[in-house]
Amino acid sequence: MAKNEIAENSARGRFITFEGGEGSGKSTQIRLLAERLDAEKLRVVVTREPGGSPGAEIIRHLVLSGMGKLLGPEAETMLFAAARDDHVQTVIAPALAQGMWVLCDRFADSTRAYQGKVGQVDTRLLDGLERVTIGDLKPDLTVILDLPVETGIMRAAARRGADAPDRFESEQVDFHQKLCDAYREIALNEPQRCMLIDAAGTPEEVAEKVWAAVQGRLLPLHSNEASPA
Ligand code: T5A
Repeated sequence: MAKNEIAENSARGRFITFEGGEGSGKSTQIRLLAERLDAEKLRVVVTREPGGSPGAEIIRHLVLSGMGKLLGPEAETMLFAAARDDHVQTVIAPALAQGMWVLCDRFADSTRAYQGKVGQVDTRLLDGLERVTIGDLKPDLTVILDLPVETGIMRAAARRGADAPDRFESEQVDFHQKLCDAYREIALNEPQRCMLIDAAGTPEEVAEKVWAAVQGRLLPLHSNEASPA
């Protein structure tokens, strides 16, 4: 089934993306949400970007090593898009077509925020790449985890331990603040799709807010579909 057909198919699964700055707790919250959806007997696929498919994982290695940066902002953006194209075609679209719930750690908003708002890559290039890579297959819900920049950097550094920071973790505080502002703007511009969530509490406190968003926006719809006639 083509991507746009899957997007319009009401029996398809649900597509939830998680966005936010470095160390904002996306992986942690995806794990907790997956457990709750699992308890609801829903079939869940957890995936991430860049990466998530064998082809895209190769590109992940390239961009996070800093190689992509050497090629310039536009080429680096196209690398993220190439990874997304493979990921959507081979993992996300097939899972949604089979009725699964796809939880994705970062997606197109990361390109909008990192490469677009912060990296100043032309919006027309981003629009064109999105048309090709995702078409109408937009997330049903995007959870944007909002955290003071310093807290995010501290959390990411604590988790990394003695390992070297990656290409984006090594950027300055100003970069991360711009990123945070970019995500707030995305949430403001697309309130139907996006939910900005304060990520400063404990993992469990944040998970309650995420669960409220999922229940409020997606689960009633699912329950209606699943209930017997
Ligand atoms: N990128 C990606 C682009 O530039 N363009 C794109 O189009 C795409 C898709 C990917 C990088 O690529 C860039 C953005 C990124 O820089 P990555 O390695 O996948 O990099 O890392 P990130 O997505 O940035 O995610 P992180 O791994 O840094 O952090 P998470 O997943 O947000 O946070 P998490 O859950 O791992 O938590 C971090 C630490 O904090 C603790 C956790 O236990 C962990 O130790 N923690 C908490 N501590 C206290 N309270 C809480 N509520 C906590 N929640 C988690």
